[in-house]
Amino acid sequence: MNILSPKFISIEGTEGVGKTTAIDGFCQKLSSQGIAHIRTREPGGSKLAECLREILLSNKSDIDDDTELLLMFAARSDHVHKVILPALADGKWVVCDRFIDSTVAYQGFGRYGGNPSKLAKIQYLIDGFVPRLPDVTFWLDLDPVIGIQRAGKRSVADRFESNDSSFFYRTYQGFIHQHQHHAHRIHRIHANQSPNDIVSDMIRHINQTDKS
Ligand code: T5A
Repeated sequence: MNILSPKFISIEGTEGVGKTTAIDGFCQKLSSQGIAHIRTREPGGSKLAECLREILLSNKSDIDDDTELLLMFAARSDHVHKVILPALADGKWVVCDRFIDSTVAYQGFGRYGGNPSKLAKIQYLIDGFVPRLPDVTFWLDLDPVIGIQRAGKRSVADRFESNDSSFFYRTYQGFIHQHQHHAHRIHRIHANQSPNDIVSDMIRHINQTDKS
């Protein structure tokens, strides 16, 4: 991996696909190669955005769909300006658990059912308020029901995990949509393989991108 060019990398997918596990392994590889990096997540990653995350994920919160969308972007704006851009300017790689593709998938498809005028509004927010897109996005592709089962083994369901399976199938369609429209940025990885194989796939892809 080219240590001299700091990269902004996001990891995406439906619930429980193994993002955290893959990021653990990937960041270990970066550390072993002496690549300075930060690991962060959305919603969250900065002080304000972590407060918004708590509200967004809490089952006690009563939030309508438009407000949810705008809170995601408020959290993102703070995170990008306070954490992501400074780290990249400092020569560090940024590894981010979820970013804009989650918004298109969860809000655009999960909540709004892929309504074209709503998708256009989300794109307007991305164009207007997200000054830097990831260089590479890894989409961990897994049947959403398997992911929910994996995630469900661990904890109490949060406000997103409490949705029914039709919500997650719509969300999954959102990731397919993003992959089709941004194939140059989004690399699809089969998430039904071992965590080690997933990390190897990520590194192979970055090395290939560096050569091209
Ligand atoms: N959201 C987020 C939006 O709606 N809009 C947005 O714009 C953004 C940014 C955030 C929530 O916010 C929503 C989406 C989310 O609902 P989160 O914590 O980031 O929540 O998302 P989750 O997907 O819920 O995170 P999880 O921690 O539950 O899942 P991960 O990180 O994908 O999975 P992980 O690594 O914790 O693994 C889950 C289980 O599977 C096992 C692990 O050991 C673990 O038990 N596992 C594997 N098993 C078999 N094979 C593998 N390869 C495995 N990898 C992991």
